Amino acid sequence: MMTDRAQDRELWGRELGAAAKLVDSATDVTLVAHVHPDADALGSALALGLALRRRGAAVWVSFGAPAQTPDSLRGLDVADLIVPPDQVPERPELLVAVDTGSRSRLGCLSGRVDTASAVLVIDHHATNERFGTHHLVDPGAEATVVLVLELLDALEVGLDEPMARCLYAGLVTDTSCFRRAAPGTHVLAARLLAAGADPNAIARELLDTHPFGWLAMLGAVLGRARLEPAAARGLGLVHTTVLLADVADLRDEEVGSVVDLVRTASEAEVAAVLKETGPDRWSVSLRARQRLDVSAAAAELGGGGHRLAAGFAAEGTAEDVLGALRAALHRAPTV
Ligand SMILES: [Mn+2]
Repeated sequence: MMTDRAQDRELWGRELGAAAKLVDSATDVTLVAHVHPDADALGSALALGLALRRRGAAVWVSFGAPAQTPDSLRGLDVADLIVPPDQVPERPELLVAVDTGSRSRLGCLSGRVDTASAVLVIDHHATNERFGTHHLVDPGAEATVVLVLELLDALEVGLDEPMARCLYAGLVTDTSCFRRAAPGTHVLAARLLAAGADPNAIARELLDTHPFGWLAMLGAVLGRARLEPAAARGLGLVHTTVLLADVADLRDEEVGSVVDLVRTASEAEVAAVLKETGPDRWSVSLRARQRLDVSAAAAELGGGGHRLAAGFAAEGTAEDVLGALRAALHRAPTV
C-alpha cells in the first residue's frame, strides 16, 4: 500500500516499527486532536483509542477547543473516551497527537508535548513540524486515518464496527467523498465497510445534516460572494465573509460548509472564506481546484495546510486580509 506514497520506504518501515513498539508497550495513552477537531482528527484519535483500550490500556481522548464535542462527531465516541482538557493527565506516559501539523494547533493542550514521556505525531500535513519524539508523518496520505489504520495493522488489531466507523469518517471527509482517493484508499474503504461501517449513515450525519438556520446563513453569506478573475495569478479568486452575526447559534459544521459551496464557482481557481472570530480577527479557509498551491500562500501568512486546502488566522479589516491574501496568491507556485 505504501509503494505509491512514502518517499523512503525503509525509513517509513523503521518509523512504523518504532511507533508500533511505543504504542504496544504503553499502559496509559493520551490521544489529542487539533483544536476544532474534524472527522479525520477525532476519528483517528478515537479509532486508536478504542483499539488500545480493548488491549487493556488506560485511554484519554481530548482536544483544546471548543468545550463540547462537535455535534456531528458525537456518534464516533461510542465508549465515552473523550474528556475535557483539564481531565487529561498532567504528565502523560504517551501522548499521541493526530492530524496536527504544529504543537500550537493543540491549543491549551500543547504544553503536554513537554510533560509527556514520549510523543507520537501521526499526521499527513505537508507543513508538519515533527514536534514529537516519534513520527508517522506522510504528506502523501489522503487522511490521518490511513496512517492510523497502518499502525493498527502493525499492531495486528482486528477492526470492529466502532473503529471502522471512526476511520471511515476521516476517510470520507478528508478525500471529499473519495474524489481525491487513490486506488489503494478505496481498498482501505472496502475493508472498513466489511468491518461494519455504514457509509450512508456516516455521510448523512457528517455532511448532509444541518439545522434550518443554515439556509438563512447561506443566503446572507453567499449573497456577499465576490469574483476577482484577475486575482490568483489570473486564475480567478472567489471570496466571501462569514460574520459573527451570520452564525449566531450555528455550529462549526455549518460555518465549515460554506467554503465547499463557494469553491464551486467555475470561474475561480481559488476560493477563500474569511470567518470573523472577533473584532478585526479572522480565520481564513482556502481551497484550490488543481493549479495553485494554496498551502504556500497560507504558510506565507502564518498558517499552513495542504496544496489544495489550507488556512491561516489574520487580524485587520476584511479588506486588509484580502489585500494580503491577493499578494500571497500572486506569489503562490502553480502545480
Ligand atoms: Mn486530516
